[in-house]
Amino acid sequence: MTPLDYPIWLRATHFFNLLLLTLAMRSGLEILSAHPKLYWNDDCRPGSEWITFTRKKQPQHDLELWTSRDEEEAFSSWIAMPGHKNLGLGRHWHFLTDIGWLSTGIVYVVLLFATGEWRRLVPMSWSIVPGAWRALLEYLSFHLVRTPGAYNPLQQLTYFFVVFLLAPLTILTGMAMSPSLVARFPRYLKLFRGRQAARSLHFLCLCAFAAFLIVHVLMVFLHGIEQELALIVLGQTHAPQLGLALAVALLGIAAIVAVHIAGTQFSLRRPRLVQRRTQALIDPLRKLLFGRGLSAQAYPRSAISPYFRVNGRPPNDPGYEAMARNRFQTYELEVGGMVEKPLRLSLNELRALPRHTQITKHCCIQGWSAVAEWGGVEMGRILQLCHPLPGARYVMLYAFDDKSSSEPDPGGPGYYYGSISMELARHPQTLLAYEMNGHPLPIAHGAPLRLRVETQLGFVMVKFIRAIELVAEFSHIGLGQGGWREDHQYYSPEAGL
Ligand SMILES: Nc1nc2c(c(=O)[nH]1)N[C@H]1C(S)=C(S)[C@@H](COP(=O)(O)O)O[C@H]1N2
Ligand SMILES: [Mo]
Repeated sequence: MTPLDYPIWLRATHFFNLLLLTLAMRSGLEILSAHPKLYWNDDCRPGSEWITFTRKKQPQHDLELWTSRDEEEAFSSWIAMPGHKNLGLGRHWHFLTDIGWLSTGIVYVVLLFATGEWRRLVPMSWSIVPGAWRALLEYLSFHLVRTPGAYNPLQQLTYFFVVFLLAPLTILTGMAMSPSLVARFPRYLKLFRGRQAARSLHFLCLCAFAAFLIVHVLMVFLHGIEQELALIVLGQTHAPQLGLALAVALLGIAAIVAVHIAGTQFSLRRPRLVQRRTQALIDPLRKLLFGRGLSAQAYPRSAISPYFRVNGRPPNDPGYEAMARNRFQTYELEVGGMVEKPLRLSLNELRALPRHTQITKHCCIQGWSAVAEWGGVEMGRILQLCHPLPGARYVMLYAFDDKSSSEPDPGGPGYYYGSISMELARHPQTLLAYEMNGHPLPIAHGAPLRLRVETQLGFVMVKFIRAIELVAEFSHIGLGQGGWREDHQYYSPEAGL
């Protein structure tokens, strides 16, 4: 192998890595802005965060009801993609670029080992450590370490760390935030000491990548931009053509900036189109990887969180309030649509059905989590009673809260609703819950009845359920995306990640 050649595949993956990594960083910051606090504990008790990116203060929770949407922060489009409280679109960009970044990484690593280029990256002797230390001291005393034709030990060790440790850690901690994956394999979460630790580590990975990027570019300048550019852009080791290298490099950077700007503008102007296109690309894969497992969660009582955030304010219409005053004695759950036997079930009738309890971790799409015990009747039991018709594919759940009157910042018109597939509806931990932590379901958490689907993100779990309808498709309901948050916040109904 000739030392320090830069084959075209290496230069191409280097370029795509920069493009996709920067997109993943900005969209990742958008996701962070939806709950701009990081914790080492999965209870996310207010005040227990180790770092916050917001100046908002929450009122004492027992004095006044606040919800986790009140904690959201609007990040500027300069740092977040697309910025301005667009969690749904930020997630679409994040997963789209993740897939691209992962594919680039796989191509890179495979070719690295197929071509023998790995020898340049993988340290073969422990002497690299003292070598890297000496190089570090040199740099710290403002001397460059030049090793023509090869990486210096510090450089080699750093690249090795980024490719073989930082990148895998980023991927593994990202996956640990999938409620579906960790519901199926609770021990995976233990590897990282919990979901919030994984989330914190994922953020620290971002910081490490950012630091690497800055130092890397700085080093390129210090070591001689002309030579280095000709190497990484054109692969020229001898007689570098500086003008050409500079032109190609600037073109590449301009292309990256253009993708960032176009993606951001397009997301802000045509959010529905971006939602639909990205979902068409990503959701089949998301369903395959994070859509099928059964929840095996069984936390001990001691894991129950002392405080459980609220998201989604209770309905504030007189009908619901009157019903709440007489403890929902007049409440009736309607079950209809594509069923042989439509049902109307009072709360007492629901309570008379076999009661099931489970202690599980709730994962809000915004980022926080909390553990609680839920008691209620299995959705599968309701399906047995109403006899679904063969064509029924989704269970729609309609709520009592009209978001335009219940949420202070007008999220959008209409009543909250959501959907789950028949497959999810039949999972053993899919409950219609009327109890939380051994007490009747509190109003803020969805009285009289709420859904629990323990492999999905929180927004799927409709609270204040008024009616259930079995349907073959949902394109005619609401704005046609499968739920209120899908309609108005551009979330994907595929909520296992
Ligand atoms: N009816 C209704 N159900 C809803 C919501 C809502 O706004 N209205 N918010 C959802 C979201 S985003 C989450 S995270 C959970 C929060 O449940 P909690 O308030 O019990 O924490 O409820 C979900 N169900
Ligand atoms: Mo949520």
